[in-house]
Amino acid sequence: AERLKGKTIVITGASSGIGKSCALEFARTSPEDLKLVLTARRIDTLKEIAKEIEGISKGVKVLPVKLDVSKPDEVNNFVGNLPEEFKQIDVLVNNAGLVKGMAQAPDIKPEDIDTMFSTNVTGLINMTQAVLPIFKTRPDGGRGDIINIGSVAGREPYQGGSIYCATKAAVRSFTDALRRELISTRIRIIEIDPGQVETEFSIVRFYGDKDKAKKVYEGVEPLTPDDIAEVVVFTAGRRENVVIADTLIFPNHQAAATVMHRKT
Ligand code: NDP
Ligand code: 8X3
Repeated sequence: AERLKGKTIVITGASSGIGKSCALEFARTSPEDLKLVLTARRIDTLKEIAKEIEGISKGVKVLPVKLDVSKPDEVNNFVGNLPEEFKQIDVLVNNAGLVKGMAQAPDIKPEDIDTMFSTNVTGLINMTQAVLPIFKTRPDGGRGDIINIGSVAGREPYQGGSIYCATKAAVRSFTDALRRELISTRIRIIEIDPGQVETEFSIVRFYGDKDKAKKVYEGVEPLTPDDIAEVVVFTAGRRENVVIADTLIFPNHQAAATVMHRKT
């Protein structure tokens, strides 16, 4: 908690699931003095979450910002438009991401391919490039944390997930290259790869079909978004010389992307 004191944290995709849980967990861990910038497309939801957090933790200042990471112009204007007291970003959690459908080539919808790549890959890269110049103004080549939410899907491609898996493999490759490129700085590049987590993820995958989404979690006990948020906040709260570069987090019934034990 002491190490996060006074920090400014930016979270993408903070309106739901893992991103929302990260916002709440940062506030719980460092309730006296923290600035949270919560971004997503659903601004009304972000405003409700902001109120919820400010109600619990009086010392946390929350700024909800409408931001579609798949729109390069919005990302490019984001940092410049931040109010002065939120400009000195210390931690960026690149969490916004999604999967659309289970289709296999050659039947994958071009718009779904575009949505997944422009959000999960280009969006994450653009956010990183927008924030790094701030980190680089600090001593010893720069300071700050980039925490990228990858996936087990980036390590193990599976049928019906070719595009999503490719986007998360791209995140992994970009993240590893970035850590090497920034080796002469004190900037920490962190990747966290969850397995199965129950959020709105499957509802979005099945285009809003909640019954189909529910079936994904039948007979298994998925992780909760809070489980991942605890790890995100833990990595950000380590001593500055400690880089938790890479983690893979499964629920107990899962051993690989498609290896699950289901109770029947
Ligand atoms: P949710 O669907 O619950 O949350 C996704 C978040 O991303 C929402 O807040 C959504 O906000 C935001 N988002 C989507 N598109 C955009 C966009 N273009 N611009 C800005 N924000 C966007 O899913 P999760 O919490 O599960 O997903 C979070 C991350 O975790 C993703 O990167 C996902 O790939 C990853 N992940 C999830 C796993 C799981 O099993 N759930 C496992 C491994 C990784 P809004 O709609 O308001 O814009
Ligand atoms: C989400 C995990 O394997 O359901 O990233 O695609 S998976």
